[in-house]
Amino acid sequence: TLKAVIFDLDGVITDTAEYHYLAWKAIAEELGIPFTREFNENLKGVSRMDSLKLLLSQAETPIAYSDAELDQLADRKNKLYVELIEKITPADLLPGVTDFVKEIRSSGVKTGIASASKNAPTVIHRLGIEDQFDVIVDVNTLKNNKPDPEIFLTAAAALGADPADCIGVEDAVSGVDAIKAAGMFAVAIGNAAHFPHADVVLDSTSQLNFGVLKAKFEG
Ligand code: B16
Ligand code: MG
Repeated sequence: TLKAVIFDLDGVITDTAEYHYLAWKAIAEELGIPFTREFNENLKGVSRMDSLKLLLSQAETPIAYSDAELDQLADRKNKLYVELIEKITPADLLPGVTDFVKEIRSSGVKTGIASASKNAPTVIHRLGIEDQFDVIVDVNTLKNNKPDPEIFLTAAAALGADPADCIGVEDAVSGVDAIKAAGMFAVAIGNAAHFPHADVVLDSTSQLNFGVLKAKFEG
């Protein structure tokens, strides 16, 4: 039986995935590295440093950066991102999310956030939704990044739920892989062609319907 629904943040609760994209694009342009929306799909859900390394691997003539230079580039990207998220308000919640979370909670099912972002607490605060989630995993306490299941397993444990009794909701390929590796039911938001491993794929958050998903979960 369904005990918990665990959400990714960026690209699921709010469209910060677009802000990550814009910040990385600015860094790529500075470095003269080609950067497309298609390639950006690989960065979704991936940690800041791993994203930077993936981006640098796209250079036509790869350069060996020192650790200090890598840290500087990652910091610059984060500064751009932090500027963009300063403008977030509750109006930036994606369509359907508020009602979906309310429906979940009113049926006695728990809710959690499993975001790979160190900026997640700021974003959640600016959206004004802290009290709608029973747990928000602190990414700083984790050893492994998505697609490792650790973040989803940590959320489930904090909610006292068996992974098999959880639904995970993600917009990233690495995130869906993490949900499946955790042994959970995976709902992907986005283009179905990107998510062959998801149990359900929806074009957008406006299609999130608790009754429909619960029925599919129960099979
Ligand atoms: P930060 P999510 C992920 O958040 C983003 O999808 C990914 O693009 C980003 O690089 C990662 O967080 C780290 O974010 O640089 O803010 O620590 O989708 O797991 O909510
Ligand atoms: Mg995401």
